[in-house]
Amino acid sequence: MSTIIGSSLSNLPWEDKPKGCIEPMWRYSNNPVTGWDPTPSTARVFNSAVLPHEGEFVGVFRADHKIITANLHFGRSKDGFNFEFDDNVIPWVDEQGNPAPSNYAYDPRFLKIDGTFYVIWCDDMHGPSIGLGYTKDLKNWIRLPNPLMPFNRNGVLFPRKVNGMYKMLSRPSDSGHTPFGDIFISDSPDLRYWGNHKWVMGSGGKGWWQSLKIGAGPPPIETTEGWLLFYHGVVNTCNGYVYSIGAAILDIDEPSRVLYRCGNYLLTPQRDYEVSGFVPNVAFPCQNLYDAPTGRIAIYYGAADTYTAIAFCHVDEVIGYVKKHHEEF
Ligand code: BMA
Repeated sequence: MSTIIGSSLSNLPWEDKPKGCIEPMWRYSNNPVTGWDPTPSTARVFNSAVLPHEGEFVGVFRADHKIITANLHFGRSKDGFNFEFDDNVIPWVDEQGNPAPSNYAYDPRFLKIDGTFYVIWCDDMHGPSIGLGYTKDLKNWIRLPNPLMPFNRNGVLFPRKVNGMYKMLSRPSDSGHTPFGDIFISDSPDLRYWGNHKWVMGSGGKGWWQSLKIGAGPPPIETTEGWLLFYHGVVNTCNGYVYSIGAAILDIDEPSRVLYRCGNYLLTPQRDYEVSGFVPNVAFPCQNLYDAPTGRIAIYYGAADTYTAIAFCHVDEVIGYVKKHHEEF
């Protein structure tokens, strides 16, 4: 039996681990996969999410426009590495079909549940909050009510119901660059009414990389060991915030329970495209794709609020590493 409980993706964007690499996560050698000014109206595409679709790939991308405001754009790729983006913002409508644009929108997560594509992002609801919408055909984009009150960010849906309930991770925040932040979980029977809020895990630990705040990354991956969650952790330095990628394993039936949490980061800004850009020193994961039979995982992350980059890992190696470096918080 494979460790990941999920489907196969034989055309997963992938590159084997380079010889001599001892880390559990390694970068795509042609990173970054997006550059400056990707479309006429946009300056940077990063913190974005890609899904397989009909043998190719589609995605919802955070693009900062040439007025330095973020919004969401649809994009396509044949191979998961090279993308084409719509220059227009995703045309959200409300459930009555009226235009329902966001003043700003960023950090989308994108997933398919029971045949419907869902997008969850940071939205403007009199300040940063969680936005949620869906599309069945990648043409008509329908917004649902904002799931939680402001201020909140890093909303992440689980890829299936757990005990009959949809589950969402989120990170309550303030209206600015939030110098705190823990991950919470909420339930909903219908993606409309959310409750049963529980604390999952907080910033802190022995290491400093996640001492200031943390936020869920891509949708958790179902495995035989629990939900594998990649997340970002932030340290405040005298030169500003530094965002790294970490991992934890949550109980499969009660995902508010953390089974293992890695005391080491898995990836921290090191390369030029991670340490230099619009906001230096940011590695911000928003999506993972996997091929369940082989356990290969590709992670899309934003680099320096400027580029989209890809990293790879193998589920068994990453779970082994998380367990080996498990830390009680
Ligand atoms: C966070 C979010 C992310 C961004 C990060 C670093 O608060 O706004 O979109 O990547 O800051 O600037």
